[in-house]
Amino acid sequence: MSSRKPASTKTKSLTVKQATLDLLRAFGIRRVFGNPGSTELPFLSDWPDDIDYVLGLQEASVVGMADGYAQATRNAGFVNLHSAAGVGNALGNIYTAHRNQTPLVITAGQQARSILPLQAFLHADRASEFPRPYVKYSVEPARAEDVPAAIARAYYTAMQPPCGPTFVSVPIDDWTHQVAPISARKVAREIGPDHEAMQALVAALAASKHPALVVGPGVDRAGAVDLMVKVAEKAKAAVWVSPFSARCSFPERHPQFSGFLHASPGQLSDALRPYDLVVVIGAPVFTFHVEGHAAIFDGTTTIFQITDDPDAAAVTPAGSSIVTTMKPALSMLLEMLPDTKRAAPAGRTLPPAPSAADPIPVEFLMHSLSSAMPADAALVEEIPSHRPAMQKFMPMRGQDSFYTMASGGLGYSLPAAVGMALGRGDRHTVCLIGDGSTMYSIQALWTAAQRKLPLTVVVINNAGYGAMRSFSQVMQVRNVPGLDLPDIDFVKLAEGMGCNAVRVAKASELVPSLQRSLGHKGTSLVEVIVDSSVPLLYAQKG
Ligand SMILES: Cc1ncc(C[n+]2csc(CCOP(=O)(O)OP(=O)(O)O)c2C)c(N)n1
Ligand SMILES: [Mg+2]
Repeated sequence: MSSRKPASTKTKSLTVKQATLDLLRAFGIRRVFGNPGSTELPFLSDWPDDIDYVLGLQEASVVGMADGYAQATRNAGFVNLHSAAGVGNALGNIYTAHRNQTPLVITAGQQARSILPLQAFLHADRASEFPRPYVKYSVEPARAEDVPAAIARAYYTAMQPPCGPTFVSVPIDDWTHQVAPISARKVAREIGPDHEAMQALVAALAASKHPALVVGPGVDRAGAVDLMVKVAEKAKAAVWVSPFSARCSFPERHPQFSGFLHASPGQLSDALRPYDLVVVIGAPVFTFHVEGHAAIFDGTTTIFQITDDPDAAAVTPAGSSIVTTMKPALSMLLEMLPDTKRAAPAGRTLPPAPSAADPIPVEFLMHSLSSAMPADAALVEEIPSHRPAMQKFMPMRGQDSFYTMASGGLGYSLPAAVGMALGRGDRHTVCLIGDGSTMYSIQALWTAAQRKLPLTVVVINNAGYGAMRSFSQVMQVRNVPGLDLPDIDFVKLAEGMGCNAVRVAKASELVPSLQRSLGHKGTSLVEVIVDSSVPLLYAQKG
C-alpha cells in the first residue's frame, strides 16, 4: 500500500476557476478567445484585469482568431465556447486547426451535473465525443476537482508536436468547487531523429545527382526556415513547396527556389521527374486534391520524409520516414552533410510585372499588393481560384510571412488574420481573401475594428465562387447552381462593423488605395472588383 495521502486530504484553498486562471498565467496565456453563454458565466464572473477576453461574434470566428493568434505567438490559444451549439458552430475551424497542427485548448460550458440526466436546456450529450476525431485529447472530467488537471493535460498535449486542438467540457457548477492548486510543469518538446536513419539520408544526398527538397509548413511552424536555407545551400538541392503548404518555409526569391507542387498526382510526379532523390521536410507525402497516377511512387525516385507527425509517416506510401521535430533534424543534417561538387540548380524565373488594365487583372492586383506591403508584414490568404497568380506575383519572404488553412475549409483566414494581427504587435497583417470566403466568418471584422488592429483586408470580388466555376470545367460538369454571388457590398458590410473601407474598380486607383489602407492606423478593407474570368485549376501548363 502506498503511504501517500489520499487526494481528498490535500489542502483545498482555491476554486477550479482560480486554479485554471493561475495555470493559464503559468503557461504564458494572457488571452482567452470566446463567445459567452449562461453555462460559462461562473468562469467569466469577476474577470481578472491581466487576462484579455477576446470576444468573437460567432464561434467559427472565435476558433479562427485563436488559431491565428496561437500561430503568431507560438503558444496554445485558449478558447471558451458555449455548450454543444457553440462547439457545433466552431467545428469547421477546429478541423482546420487540426490540419494546421495549431495548438488550441478549447473549453466549452456544459449544463449543471445535477440536471444533466434530465436532458436539460443547453446540455451537451456525450460532450467529449462531439469534436472528435479532430482533437488530440477530449474529456469531460469525472469530478469538478479534476478540471484543472484536465486543462493542464490538454495544454501539454496540444503543444506536443504534432500540435493540435484539445477539448475540455466543463459543467457550469464545476468552476466554484474548491480544489488543491496544481503547478505548471516544464515539458520539453523537441524530439531528435534516429541517427542511423539520418546517416542513410545523408548517404542518399551525397550520392544523388539531382536532389530535390520538398518543404512544407512544419519547417516554418518550427521556426526553422533559416536552418532550412542553410541545409538547402549545403546540399545544392532544388527546393519545391509541398502541395497546399499552409505556411512559407523557404524564401521564394532564393536562387534555389523552384516553385510550388500541384495537388495532382500526375502533375506533381511530372514536376519531380528530373530528380533522383526527393526529401520531403515538414509535410505529408503528399497532399492530393484530385485523382491521378502518382508515378513518383513507382520506384525510380528515392524518397525520404522528415516529419514530426507519426501518422503522416504511417500513411506515406513509399520511401523512408524519419519522425523527429524539425530543428534537431535540420541541425543534424547540416552537420553531417558533406560538401558537394554538384552544381547548384537553377531556380524559377519570375515573370515580368503584369500591366494595369480595366477590369483589373488579378495578376496586377497581386503584384501591386506585393510591392505595397511593408517588408515585415504577414499575409493570410484564402483565395481559392487565385492561388496560382499569387504564387507567381507575390513571392513570400520566408519565416513567419505567409499563412493559409491546410484543410480546404473556408471561413478560416479572415478570423485567423484578426488573431494574427492581435499576436503580431505593431507589425501589419494583410488578409487577401475572395468574396465568397469573406462571407463565412465576416463578423471577425468587428473584433478587429473594435481593437483597431493593424490589419488590411483585401477582398477580391469576382462576384462568385470562382474556384467552383473552374472546378466545374476540370470535372466537366455543367449547369451547377449556386456559384454566383451578385450584389454583396463589402464596403457597407465593413463600415457597418466600424472598419474603414473603400471599393476599387479602376486600375489607376488601386495602388493609392492599397497604400492608404496599409498606412491606416487600424483595420481597413479594400474591395477590389476584378475581371471575373477564372483560371483553369490543375491545367497541365501554367
Ligand atoms: C466551408 C467550405 N464550404 C464550401 C467550400 C467549397 N468551396 C471551395 S472554393 C469555393 C469558392 C470560394 O469563393 P471565393 O472566396 O470568392 O474565391 P474564388 O474561388 O472566387 O477565387 C467554395 C465555395 C469549402 N472549401 N469550404
Ligand atoms: Mg470569388
